[in-house]
Amino acid sequence: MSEPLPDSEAKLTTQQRVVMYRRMLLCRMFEERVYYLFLEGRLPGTIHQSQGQEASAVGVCSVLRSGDMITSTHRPHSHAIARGVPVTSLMAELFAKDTGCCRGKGGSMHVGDRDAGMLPAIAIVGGGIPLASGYALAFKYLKQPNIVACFFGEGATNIGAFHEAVNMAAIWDLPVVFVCENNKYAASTAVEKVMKVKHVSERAQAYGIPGETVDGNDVEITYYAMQRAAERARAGKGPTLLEIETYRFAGHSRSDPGHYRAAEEVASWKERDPIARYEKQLSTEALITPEDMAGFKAAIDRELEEAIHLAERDPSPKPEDCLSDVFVS
Ligand SMILES: Cc1ncc(C[n+]2csc(CCOP(=O)(O)OP(=O)(O)O)c2C)c(N)n1
Repeated sequence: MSEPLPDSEAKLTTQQRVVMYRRMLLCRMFEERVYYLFLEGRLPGTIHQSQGQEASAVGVCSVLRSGDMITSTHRPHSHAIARGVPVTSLMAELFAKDTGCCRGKGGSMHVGDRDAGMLPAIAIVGGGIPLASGYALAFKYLKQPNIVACFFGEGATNIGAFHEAVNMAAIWDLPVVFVCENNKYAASTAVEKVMKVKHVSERAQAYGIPGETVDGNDVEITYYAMQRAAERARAGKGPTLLEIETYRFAGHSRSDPGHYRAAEEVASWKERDPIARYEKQLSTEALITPEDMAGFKAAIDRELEEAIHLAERDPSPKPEDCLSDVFVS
């Protein structure tokens, strides 16, 4: 899907809304294909999937402009797709191929593409947050009009690096939006067991910056919240802590059946599926028809099929290149 991401505007246009819907669909269908590729033993490594969290990735990234940067986590596939990393290079990276966005040396947890505006993801929980503040400092120092969107989970907000990096961004008014995807569990640990405050956004008060909690299963609510935060950052007013309430439908990783979550809880979140909700909203407003939806799905199916076909045939990195493009100490 090569259509450009919509630019940030005061009000979303019909075209932007349809683009956001298709982008969420691409995220979901990518994850579903990857899930089966792993089950079939066709992909190496492990995966942390993001089904259910697409409105966060797409709502946030749709506000970003060319030159802006995102940082991501061990759960990065939807962030990458939403930011516009080509699906072919993403798929090839998961297959550990030389044509992958990190030349096959990163794999699922480290996908990224600086040209597309995504630093390679960092799997160390909280590890991307200082990096985001550092990148935002570079933007400010170089007087570039860009911002950083820094994705992380609620579990990462209990890590020391979060507090140091948010504080530093706050005192220097750095152009960064801290995007916490609160999906209620850090692996098997429920958030209320490890956090006394009700909302992650309350933690913003400690650093004197705005904090906001939004329904992260509504892509437009997420988009407009990000737009407010991004405008603040671009205007030199500093960071915002945006808490996006959402839920992952899959287990934490490939090996996690998620038995620590009540079936009723999972079912109630599935009723708030961000894609089904948006589909309903756009259909009710007569902006998309069932035929459009079927057409979008068929096109994405073909795109994914082609990406898998290419990735399977692509070459692996050469043994003699194993030390190139990596830091060796
Ligand atoms: C510093 C560190 N500790 C532990 C881990 C193992 N680990 C990987 S993901 C994860 C849970 C992270 O939860 P959260 O930040 O809420 O993100 P989510 O998985 O919910 O997207 C843990 C403990 C790690 N990768 N890094």
